[in-house]
Amino acid sequence: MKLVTLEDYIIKKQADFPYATGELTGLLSAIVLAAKVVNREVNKAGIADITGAYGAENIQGEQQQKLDVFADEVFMDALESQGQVCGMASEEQEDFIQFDSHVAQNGNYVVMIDPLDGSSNIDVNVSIGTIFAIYRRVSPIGQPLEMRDFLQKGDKQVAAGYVIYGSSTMLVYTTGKGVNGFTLDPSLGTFYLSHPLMQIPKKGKIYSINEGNYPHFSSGMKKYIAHCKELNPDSNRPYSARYIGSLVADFHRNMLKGGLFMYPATTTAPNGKLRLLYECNPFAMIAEQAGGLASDGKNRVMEIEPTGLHQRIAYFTGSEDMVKDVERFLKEDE
Ligand code: P6P
Repeated sequence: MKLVTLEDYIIKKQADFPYATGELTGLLSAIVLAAKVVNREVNKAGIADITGAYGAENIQGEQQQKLDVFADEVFMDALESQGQVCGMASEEQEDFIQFDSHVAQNGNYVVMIDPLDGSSNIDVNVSIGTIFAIYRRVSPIGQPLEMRDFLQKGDKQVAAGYVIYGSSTMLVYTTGKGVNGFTLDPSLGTFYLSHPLMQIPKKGKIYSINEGNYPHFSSGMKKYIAHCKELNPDSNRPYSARYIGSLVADFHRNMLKGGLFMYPATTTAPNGKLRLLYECNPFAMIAEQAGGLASDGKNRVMEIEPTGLHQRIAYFTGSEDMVKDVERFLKEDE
C-alpha cells in the first residue's frame, strides 16, 4: 500500500478547506507537532519523574497531573507560535487565552482543547488523549478576543480531531469532508494514513457507560440499560459492556467497531459530566462525519447554544441506530 504521510494528505486535501488553503496546513501542523511532543512524554511517563499529581488543582477542582499541565503548555506554545490561531480555551484554564505574540494577533482561528483527557488513567497505563475543535473567530481580527469567539455552536467548527496515546498513537480529524485516521511511526516521527474515510457501523453491539452511577440514573436510562442486557438474538442482544473510563479510548473503539458511549445526566450530576465545547462538540463533528450521531439525549449536540466555556451536557454518541434507540427510552422521562 502506498504510504501517505499526514503532511502529504493535508496538502492534497487543503483545497477542500473552505478558507485560504495554507491556513489549514498551518493550523494542523501546529497540532501535529504538539501531539508528537506530548506523545513522547506520555510514553515515558512511567519512568520519568513527571507522573503523579502535580499538586495544583485545575478549574474542575481536580488534582492536576503533571502531564496535564505539560500538555496544556505544549499545545498553547505550538498554537501561539504558528500564527493562524489568535487564542484558545482549555479544560486546564479557567478563562480563554488571547495569544499576545505579534505573530498570532491577526490569526483567524480559535482552538478549544482538552489537552490530555482521561489523565486520571495516566498512572495505570490506560490510553489517554487530546481532543480539539477549531473555529474561525467572529470578533474583528486584530481586536481583543471576546467570549462570543468561543461560545459558538458545534456546527461552526471548521475542523475537529483527537489524538489517542495508546498501544499506538493515532491522530484522527475531520474538516467536514469525512474522517481520516493517521498512525504515528515513532521511529520516524511521521504520521501515516492508516484509516481513510472512517465510518461508524450503523448498528453496534457495544454499550459504554459507567454503571456504577446506576442508582442515580433516570428510569428511562435504567430501562435502556435493561434493554442492552436483554436476551434477544434477533437484535444482537445482550450487547457487550465496554467502559474504559477514558473518553478518547471509548470513543475511538466505537469509531472502529460501532457502539454507543453514554454519559447521562444523573441525580448527582444533573448536567452530566462531559464538557460541551472541548469534548462533546469535537467528537460530535467526527461522529456525524463518520455516519454516526451525537445527542444530549434529546437534541443534536452541535445545535446547542453554548452558555459557558466549561458547560457540561449529558452525552450520547456512536452508532446511529443506538443513539436513536436510547433517545426513545429517554423520552419517557419527559
Ligand atoms: P467516570 C476522564 O476523567 C473523563 O473526563 C473522560 O475521559 C471519561 O469518559 C470520564 O471522565 C469518566 O468518568 O465518572 O466514569 O469516571
